[in-house]
Amino acid sequence: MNQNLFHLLAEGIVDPKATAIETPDGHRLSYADILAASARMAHALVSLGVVPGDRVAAQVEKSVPALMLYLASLRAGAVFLPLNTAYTPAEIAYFIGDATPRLFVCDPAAAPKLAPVAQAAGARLMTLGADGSGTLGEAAAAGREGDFATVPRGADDLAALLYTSGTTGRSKGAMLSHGNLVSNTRALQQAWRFDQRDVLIHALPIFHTHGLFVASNVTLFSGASMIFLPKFDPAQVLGLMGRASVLMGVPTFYVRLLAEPGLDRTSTAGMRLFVSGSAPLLAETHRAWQQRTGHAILERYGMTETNMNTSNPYEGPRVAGTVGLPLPGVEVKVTDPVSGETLPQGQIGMVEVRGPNVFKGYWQMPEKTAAELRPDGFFITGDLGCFDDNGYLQIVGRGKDLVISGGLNVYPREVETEIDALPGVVESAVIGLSHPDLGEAVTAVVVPDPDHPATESAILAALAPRLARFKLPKRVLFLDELPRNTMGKVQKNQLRDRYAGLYG
Ligand code: MLC
Ligand code: AMP
Repeated sequence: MNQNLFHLLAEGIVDPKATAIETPDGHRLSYADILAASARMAHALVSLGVVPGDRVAAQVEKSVPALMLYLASLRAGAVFLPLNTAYTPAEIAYFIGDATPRLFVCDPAAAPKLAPVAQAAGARLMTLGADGSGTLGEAAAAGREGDFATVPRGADDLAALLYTSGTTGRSKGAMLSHGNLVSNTRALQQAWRFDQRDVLIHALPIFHTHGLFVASNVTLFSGASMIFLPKFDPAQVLGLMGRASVLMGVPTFYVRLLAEPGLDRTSTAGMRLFVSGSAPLLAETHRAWQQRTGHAILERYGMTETNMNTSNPYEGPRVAGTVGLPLPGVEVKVTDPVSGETLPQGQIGMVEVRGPNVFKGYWQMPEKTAAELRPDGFFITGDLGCFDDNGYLQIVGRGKDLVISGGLNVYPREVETEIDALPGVVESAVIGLSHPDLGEAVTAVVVPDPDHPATESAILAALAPRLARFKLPKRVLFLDELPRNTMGKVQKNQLRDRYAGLYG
């Protein structure tokens, strides 16, 4: 049987005339329109030489054509590789050099600076604008009409490659199969009671798991519709709540919505579900939201490698500060980080996950795959957690040296490497500090060269062309030396304590 995600999605369409996507400018696409538009795009991909198993990489603005490119890649049996629009050409060069896609699709305006990057990776450069313009948009519009026979795929065949940064060294491409994505979509549909009456406010980017898979796949598999916004704007999202039923967001969405005076029981009365994930939701935000709106935010926990693992219940208590219970079909255990033995309930340890949601390994990195994915199928998440008396999982910290800023991951090592290479810097330590809006803010602590000390503005200016903006430190602080333990390891805890109140 064809296990291609798109095939299963198409097979489940009950009402082809029903709205699947609407945009703020009043544009509306039915499910039949999606079948036709993705077919045209899939024909264009095939005419450009894409064959099953080829990677199709895209750094494009969030738009309906961009979503069609994702669906068309699935239909053509290709492996979709979405890239954050904030990545610089230097960052893109690594991803497409590693993934060697057949096509690299970028925004028409970015083509001049990305053409050499595509050429170096041996990828054909195509362009796609948010309005469907560009060489790929034109090829789709001018090419074959009519249906496209979605390429048969098995459950283990790859559907997508999503890069996650590594604690040390290079970013790793997480290989996600059709079976991974379909099983998780179905688990979430069931857990969150999605059906064709739902209207999702889609304000997340579509280059990560949350916006691309959780939000888009769940909506389309349910025959529901989504209001597809180019980015998150709290006033606009609040204004749409009157005709929507679900919002999915990172904690920063909820913090910013709470700052809107119009957020109250009346403005949220038509909504049935608010989902939060990708970073810890403060219990304080959960409580403030419930007080203002009467709704308990449903917090869930996932990651790129595993899709979604646990969720607070739809019916039953949604407990602030917890990420709920394992999703149907997903096994979660808490283990001793050293021995790997399962720990008794209540003890803090490493969260490990197994199930049809867990990825196939890291692209061309068998050693890294073997280090994180056990032979029995459990994935070592790098998150520290424990189960409470009711079986709810709490994430209490991260074993991995990771900062999550506004729901986006930043690996300190990557930023430190760039800073350490700058003139006037002896060494640096990058930490995450508590931030009222972003959850955590990337912060650099730098030991300056006493003879020619670097300044904060010079460091930030030098980093800007090298790193995506969300990775840039919000502040650069200076110290004569970094605190170290007897082994010589930098004591980041001490730095975090010392600067704890920096952002209020
Ligand atoms: C933007 N900026 C950020 C930032 N986003 N800085 C730090 N952290 C971020 N997340 C920068 C901008 O480049 C700009 O820099 C400045 O901050 C102000 O921008 P802004 O207008 O406040 O940003 P905005 O566009 O509003 O974006 C904030 C945001 C966005 C929180 C809405 O980052 C967002 O949509 N985040 C969601 C990320 C996401 O989808 N994560 C899911 C990963 S999947 P300057 O210098 O130009 O002023 C995953 C698995 C799972 O984790 O479980 O879901
Ligand atoms: P990513 O690598 O971008 O997929 O990020 C996944 C990481 O985000 C996880 O390993 C967790 O550390 C974190 N995360 C996701 N959801 C939650 C949550 N609800 N609470 C705490 N951390 C979360």
